[in-house]
Amino acid sequence: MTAGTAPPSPPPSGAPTAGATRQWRGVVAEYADRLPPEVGTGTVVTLREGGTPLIHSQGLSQRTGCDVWLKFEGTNPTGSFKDRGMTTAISAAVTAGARALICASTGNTAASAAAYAAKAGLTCGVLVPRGKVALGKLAQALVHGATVLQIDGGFDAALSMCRSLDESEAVELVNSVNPYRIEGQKTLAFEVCESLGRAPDVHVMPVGNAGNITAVWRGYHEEHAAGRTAGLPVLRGYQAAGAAPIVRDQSVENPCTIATAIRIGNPASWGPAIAAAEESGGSIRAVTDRAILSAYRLAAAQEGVFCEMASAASIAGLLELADAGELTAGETVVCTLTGHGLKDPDWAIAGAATPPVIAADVDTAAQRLGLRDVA
Ligand code: AN7
Repeated sequence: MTAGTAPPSPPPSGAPTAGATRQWRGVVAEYADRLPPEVGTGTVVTLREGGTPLIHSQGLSQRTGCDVWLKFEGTNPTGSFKDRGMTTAISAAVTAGARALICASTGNTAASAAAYAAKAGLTCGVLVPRGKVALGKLAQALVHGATVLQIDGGFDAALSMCRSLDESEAVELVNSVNPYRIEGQKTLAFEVCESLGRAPDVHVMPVGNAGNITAVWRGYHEEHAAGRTAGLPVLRGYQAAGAAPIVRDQSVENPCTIATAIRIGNPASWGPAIAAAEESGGSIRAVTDRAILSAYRLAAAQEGVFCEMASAASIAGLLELADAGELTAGETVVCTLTGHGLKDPDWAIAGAATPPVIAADVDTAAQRLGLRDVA
């Protein structure tokens, strides 16, 4: 048989060969029994999201007197926790026959939706606030082939437009108002409990559109109800002070913060977020941009974890709780670091001196690196 007449080889199955060792399968496969059947029984659109590291922080443990762990969601396929809810929302959408997706976003939801839409072969439209999206997130949405529209307005206006389009057009909305998003995002709590062998005493996280705190509470509840954990954590949510509608108990017309991911004035999951915080015996409070920036630098310089600005709100919150004496010594505390710092490197560069240029000379390099005595 010549090459020209060879029958086409069968399409790749994606199944591992007999000798393959284990790979994390993604949250739908790993937690199929704890997700709605619509998600796991049809087509599963996955980039093997989840399975993110829970990193112990010696520095923050010493500083707070607690046992502090960082759940780093920046290692997800598109660099944020949004992938957990996107695999479930888009798997359900594909199984139901959807062809087109839409979302409003401060950046990460758009990046995630665009990637999973590309994987599934769907079209994806994203509405973002003009000029307020980190460059890396915009780059992701564009390179994955989404149609990006910049709205002359904020996230809240963009989400409102998307809700209208969801009603009038043949399109699937994949913001966290889509129930499958929350279902996927609850898996973060499952992983934390499995990694610790118990539920933490306190879980600190940023709050924007408020889907994540809602989802994480559901996850902890389910672990507890199933008898896998004995306790439930106290949830501590943090908004940015210039974008803190839940804290102020009224929507914010023009939210303002350097943490553009949580620059949201009218959160979709407002009610459920308050319920989650209250039922857990916790709170939703605000941290200043100054505290967020300082926590962002601390995470990178002292912990080796490069998270994005919004994510650092959880560490800023942790430090405020510690300073106010609201943590009990020895408690196990988890901070979610929701997204990767590479999405918005401008802030990292802005805070550092420009690296000096030297001749390509070893002696000079050794001296400038402080490896030799000048004398
Ligand atoms: C890094 O991408 O709302 O309280 O449109 O990107 O569940 O909204 C992002 C939110 C925290 C807040 N950290 O989570 C969007 C969007 C990061 C984020 C949040 C977001 P929610």
